[in-house]
Formats: sequence, structure tokens, C-alpha cells
Amino acid sequence: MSASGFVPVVGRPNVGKSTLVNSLVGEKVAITSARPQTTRNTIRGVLTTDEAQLVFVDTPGLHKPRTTLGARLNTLVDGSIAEADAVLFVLDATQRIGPGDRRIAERLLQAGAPVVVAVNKVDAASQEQTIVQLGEAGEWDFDAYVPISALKDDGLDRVVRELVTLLPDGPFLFPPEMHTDQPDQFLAAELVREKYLWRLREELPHSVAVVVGDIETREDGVVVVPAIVYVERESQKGIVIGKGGELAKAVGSEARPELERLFGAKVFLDLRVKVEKDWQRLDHALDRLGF
Ligand SMILES: Nc1nc2c(ncn2[C@@H]2O[C@H](COP(=O)(O)OP(=O)(O)OP(=O)(O)O)[C@@H](O)[C@H]2O)c(=O)[nH]1
Ligand SMILES: [Mg+2]
Repeated sequence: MSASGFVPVVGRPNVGKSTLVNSLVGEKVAITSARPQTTRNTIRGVLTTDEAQLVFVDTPGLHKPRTTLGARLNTLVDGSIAEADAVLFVLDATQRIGPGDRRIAERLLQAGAPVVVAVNKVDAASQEQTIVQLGEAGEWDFDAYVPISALKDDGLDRVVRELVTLLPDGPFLFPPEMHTDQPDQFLAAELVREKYLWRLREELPHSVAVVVGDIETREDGVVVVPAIVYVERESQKGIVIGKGGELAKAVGSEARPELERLFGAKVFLDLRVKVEKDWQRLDHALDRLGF
């Protein structure tokens, strides 16, 4: 008999959820960045072992919403918690537990699914920081506590072992060779957005959304990826394009190798920038952009 189930990965923004899902699955299924609120969708990453299949659901960081987008993202996370067979709750060892973490812990206690707590970034924390955090989080009395480094792939075996003991018996939900169920169009758009996240400053990263249209293979075998980069204001357009198109070019050349790996072919990235006024705050714009 095998165990299987859905395991949402939840926590505050920037604690390392997406990095962790990528390390667990052994493939880049989710983009990551040093900016909080990188993830904007629930992203499934599948890990199949001899005895179990874990369907991790990377989620947007739970936060106090300031925009309609933020509110929608929190609702999305609540939905994944409601469907969880077990939850992986991620904390950042380099920062003290705060009200944001406590609110999430309370939600999880109410939801009632089993919870494994991963105290992440121990590679960057002092031993004392890690111990203090394990002690404080221990008061919630969840099912297991594991200090880890998602970046250095440290402690992840134990996370998997603990989760497997909590999952119900059941058949595999996905073919064992499958790592994610995301369409190529979405993955491609995320890769482009990731490069912008690393390069833009202050609030601008939040203003960027990327939508990829129909992907086609030309007769010469080159895959054409048409990407539209949406910003919120006319004044942001110039920044995203850069002087003489410099930033768009840099983003393009950083994204291209990853796109080529994704499609297994040469890629032509056709990048265009458009303004969708205040899209983060407007329901109809969010609908159109696929949130
Ligand atoms: N030192 C260290 N840094 C880490 C570790 N895991 C993640 N990070 C860094 O933390 C930052 C945030 O990582 P993400 O994986 O994007 O975090 P997230 O929780 O998915 O963030 P949101 O999607 O915004 O909620 C990035 O700069 C990562 O490189 C770790 O184990 N050690
Ligand atoms: Mg993320």
C-alpha cells in the first residue's frame, strides 16, 4: 500500500517556501526571489518515492493584504489549507517568530490537518537562533519540527519522512515521472517575471505581471514565446524597458537559457510591455490577467 496526498507549503512571505518546494521536488517548478510576495499562484510540485507520493502545493506568502490581489492570494492559501492532507509550515530561523507567523499557526490549529513545521535558513542563522525558534514554535504542539536549509538541501529527508507518516494510504495521484502540472505558458511567464523581480527595485516588482500568449514552433525549429509584461502606470513602462531597451534585453538573455531548457529547443522571446492601469487593485484587471 502506498501513501499519497496534498501538502500545502505555507508561511509568511520570503521564508523560503518556493526554494523548499524546488529542493524537495528536485526541479525548478516555482520561481524564487529575495523580494517578499514573489509567488502569486498555487503551484503543485510532485515528489514520488518508493512508498509515497507527496503533492506539494507552493502558496503565496500569507500577509496583511494591501491590494485586491493580496486579498485574493490569501483566499487562495486558505483554500489549499482546507484541502490539505498534511501541511508544511515554514518559518525563517533568522527572524524571530512574529504576529504573522502566529496568525498562520492559529489558522492551522483551527483547520485541524496534521502539520510539520520546517525551521528554514538554519545555514544563515546562529545555533542559538535556531534553538530559540524551535522552542517558541514548539508551544503550538504541531506533529513534528525539523530544522532545515532549503538552499543547502539540509534536513529535507527528514521533512519527507515525517510527512509520509502523516499522509493517508492511497494511490498515486500523478504519473511518477511528473514534477509539476503547470502549463508551459505559465512556467514561461513566471521565468520572465523572476528575472524582473531580481532586477527591479522597491515597489516596482509588485507592479509587474507577465502573460505569455500562444507558443509556436517556427519551421526552423525555433520556439517563439510571446510575452507581454504588464505594468500599472505609463511612467513604469520606461523603467521596465530600460535605456535603449537595456533592461528588457538583459531580462531576455537571462530568461532565454531557462526557457530553452524548458522547451528543449532554441527560443525566441518576443517581449512587449503594456500598461494595465492599477491592475493589482481592480477586479476586472485581475480576472483578465488570470488571477
Ligand atoms: N540562506 C538561506 N536563504 C534561503 C533559504 N531558503 C530560501 N532562501 C532565500 O530566501 C529568499 C526567499 O525565498 P523564496 O523561496 O522566494 O521565499 P517564499 O517563501 O517562496 O517567498 P514568497 O513567494 O514571496 O512568499 C530567497 O532570496 C532565497 O534564496 C535557505 O535555506 N537559506
Ligand atoms: Mg514563493
